[in-house]
Amino acid sequence: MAVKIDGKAIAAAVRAEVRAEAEAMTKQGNTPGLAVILVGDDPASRVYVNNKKKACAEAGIYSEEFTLPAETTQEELLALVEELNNRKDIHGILCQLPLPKHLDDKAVIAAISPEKDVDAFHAANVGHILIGDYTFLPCTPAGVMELLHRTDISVEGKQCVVIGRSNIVGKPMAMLLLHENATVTICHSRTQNLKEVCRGADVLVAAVGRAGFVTPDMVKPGAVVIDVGINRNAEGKLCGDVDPAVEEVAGYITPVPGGVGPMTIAMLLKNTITAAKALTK
Ligand code: L34
Repeated sequence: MAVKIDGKAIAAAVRAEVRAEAEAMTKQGNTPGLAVILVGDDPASRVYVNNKKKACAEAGIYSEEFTLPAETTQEELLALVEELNNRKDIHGILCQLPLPKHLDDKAVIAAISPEKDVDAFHAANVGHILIGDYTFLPCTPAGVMELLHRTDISVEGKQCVVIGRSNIVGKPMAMLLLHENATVTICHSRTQNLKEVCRGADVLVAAVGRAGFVTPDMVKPGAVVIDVGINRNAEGKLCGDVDPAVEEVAGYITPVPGGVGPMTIAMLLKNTITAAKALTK
């Protein structure tokens, strides 16, 4: 049976460290501030944004939510981003994705000041990450690395397979593993012999967005399996990309909920501290 990597507990440890830093900054009159923009009424986004606000409050980070109706225009959204770029008390800006279909997420990301881009989605920050010279890392991949570090799992020289090639998770995830000297393979919907490739992985990261996609026959016995999926099944229950039966084969596994999700939020808080430090220097 696989060892469960307790993302909730590890996230709590990270948040406690963040809180100490936020308190020290507040004493100096520099309370870190995060703006969270939520457009429309996607129920999953609502839950994640609420979790982020709660985590900020507990960590002593000032947070302000901007809830905009689904009919918001691109111009209105960009005007808000511009206003937040100019606010001295706001050090991080996050626009929760996905946006309603009529809005252009690329343009919104490009409008966020790279210094306040605590998601690290802006092309300037992505470029910094690629060359290994960065201030922020995107929260979900950074959270996965933190889970590995705090579980004493080294990826150096290991075969790491990432399933999924999104700009938000798959691509930066592969890069962070590479920075730590892993041998990295990125798989996607066109990959041939997916099962065999996955079975070669010492560390398998699933970021597909399909419940139960990774089955036991795709996993090398003893492998580390990281489940980035956050899917809802027919009953509305949260489930990952990894079939629960994989527990019988893997050496380590992250649960959903309570694995990568809480780490995403913990790393957002960390990035907000980093942004605030850089901007108030
Ligand atoms: N801009 N958009 C932007 N930045 C992000 O970093 C995100 N992401 C993803 C979606 N859109 C984004 C998130 O915040 C995914 N994500 C996220 C955040 C938190 C949780 C899951 C995904 C989370 O709190 N997960 C809990 C369970 C929550 C529930 O009950 O539904 C968990 O234990 O996994």
